Amino acid sequence: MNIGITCYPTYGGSGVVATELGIALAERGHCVHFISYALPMRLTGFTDNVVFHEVEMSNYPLFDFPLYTLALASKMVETAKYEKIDIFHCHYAIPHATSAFLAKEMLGNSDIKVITTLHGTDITLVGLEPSFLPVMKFSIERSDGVTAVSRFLKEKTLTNYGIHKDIEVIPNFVDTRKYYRHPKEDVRSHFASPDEKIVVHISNFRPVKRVADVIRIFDQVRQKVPSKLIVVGDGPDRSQCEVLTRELGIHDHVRFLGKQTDVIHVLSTAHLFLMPSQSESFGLSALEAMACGVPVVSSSVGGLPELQLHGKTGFIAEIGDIDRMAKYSIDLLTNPSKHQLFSQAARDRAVEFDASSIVTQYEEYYKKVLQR
Ligand code: GMT
Repeated sequence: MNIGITCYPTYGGSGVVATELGIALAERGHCVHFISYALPMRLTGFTDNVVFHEVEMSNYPLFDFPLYTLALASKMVETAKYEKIDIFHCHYAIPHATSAFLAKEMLGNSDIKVITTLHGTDITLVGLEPSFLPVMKFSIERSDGVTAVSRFLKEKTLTNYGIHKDIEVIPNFVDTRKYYRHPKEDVRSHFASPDEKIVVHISNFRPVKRVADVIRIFDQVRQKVPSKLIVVGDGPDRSQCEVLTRELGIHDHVRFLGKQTDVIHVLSTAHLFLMPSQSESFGLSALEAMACGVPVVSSSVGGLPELQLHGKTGFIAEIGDIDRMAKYSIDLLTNPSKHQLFSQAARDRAVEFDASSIVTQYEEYYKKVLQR
């Protein structure tokens, strides 16, 4: 198949899923064309069967706001014509599904199919804004196929938008051949002394991630367990979180690494992963941590309970219940045999979401939609 994939090229989970899916499909012999405004972050090096098409934006002074939706639609048309695209697969509905709809209309009576994968905030946050809601509903309804990364997100889409449409749940995935625990002593010793535990959080520091809760949980953990916190990523709440570590007097025990392209070595040193999010349709970074044998303490929101098994792969608490999350964390970090069991269970659970089977689910879905 010739597949055009559109995603945000930045550090979000939807871009990661889109890129890893594209690479895996290319390895299976499909021709994959990434169409976006910049090279996706995880698309590094040369990959056979993968081509990147950059959406060019003009800067006419009349346009106070960049017209990306239109420029993307034009690039989709161009790519479809020259590369004989069978499917446009859009990751994150806004505005990609709308551009794909426009492109398909412009292509006239072509057999091209549009598949939209819903990832989370496109449905639970941004899409609900009155200025986007009607166009979101329309673009989802007019997609030839729609997938959601969790049952939670499927239900939210159907109820929040009043959509009557088949939505296929295809969960996020991880390549467990790449993501497994292989700690490097120099990385570990760089962050912590041999007697210290390592707690990790990875996110885009948006308010929805509640990174301040991570800092406060760690503050309680640190009082009972010699430990260090490593925080990966960047975004709007980062500086106030750095300030918080100073106010709490724990800044020497917290390392903010900023954006990182490869998190496997950091995760391989971790004893615990924290995800106290306000909303999380799936929690891809928790899955990547679990693949590296790291138990997760998280909130009970969205699709997280579909991934993480309370009392087995980690623990789940109510949003904002910092005390409980700290208690669970201390319990795991001070009980080596329990930690060992949880670590193995986390890895086993992650293997259930291995790329090999989930990529096949996407391939099968493509075939089904192409027959419509
Ligand atoms: O978490 C984010 O804010 C980024 C966002 C994205 O679209 O890039 O992540 C969403 O998609 C991920 C991949 O499917 C999911 O694992 C995340 O749970 C989801 N984030 C939220 O729902 C907040």
